[in-house]
Amino acid sequence: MEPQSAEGPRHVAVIMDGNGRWAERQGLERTEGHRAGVESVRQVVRSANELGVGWLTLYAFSSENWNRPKHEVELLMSLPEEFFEEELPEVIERNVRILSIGRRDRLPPSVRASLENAEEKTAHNTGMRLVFALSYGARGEIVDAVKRLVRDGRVDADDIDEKTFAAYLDQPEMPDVDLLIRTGGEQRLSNFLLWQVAYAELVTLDCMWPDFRREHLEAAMGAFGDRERRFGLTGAQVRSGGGS
Ligand code: V0D
Repeated sequence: MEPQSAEGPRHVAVIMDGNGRWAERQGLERTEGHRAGVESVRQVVRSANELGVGWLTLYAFSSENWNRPKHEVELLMSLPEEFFEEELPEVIERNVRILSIGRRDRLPPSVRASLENAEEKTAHNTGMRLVFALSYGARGEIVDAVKRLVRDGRVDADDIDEKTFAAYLDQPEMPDVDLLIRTGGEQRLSNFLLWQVAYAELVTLDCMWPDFRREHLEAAMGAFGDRERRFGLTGAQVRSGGGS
């Protein structure tokens, strides 16, 4: 595995938007855009791994996407299985670990099974974490975290801080997002990772997801390295490496 560069983003998250519009523009069914989008997923996974990204989170299906036409939802739900049939051997070989966030209890049994199989087969991998957000909504994740925390029964309200709270989110080990990329031209968060993006750099691209390639990822990562991240500090504080 390539070493992670000092300034590169540790956690890159992507809202993969624009598949339907990409297809409609060429007179194709929206579902053809989703199929084409799977190739971009393959490419971004490979590229992110080679570029030394530690965590890659992909927003594939929101908790609101269930309202799409039935045939579109059915096609979308066939994609995880198709993806792993082709990609799991390479994912395993490249030491990538598959994880997921979202309401997996709402997924069809077949999707759940292929996801759980991939998680199991990669559970001991130590390289890039590849997280699929499926039937995911950030407010739902936060509400679920509160439920787990309360049910836990051991936590004194006065002891809850940001760190202890974050341990109840869907993936307790997930670091804050450094770089959030949205394709498809919209400039919205759409209920994706609200807690984790508090200090993220945002890069929105006019490029539709099926056209997204390594060059787009590299350009977005380059833009990340160039901008100074302040975490609420002044420029001088950032440069001196301190907060006070
Ligand atoms: C359509 C663009 C990979 C976004 C990419 C069920 C929308 C193609 C997966 C995938 C989708 C999900 C989980 C997993 C492995 C692969 C995927 C969906 C949609 C929604 F464990 N692409 N992809 N899942 N699209």
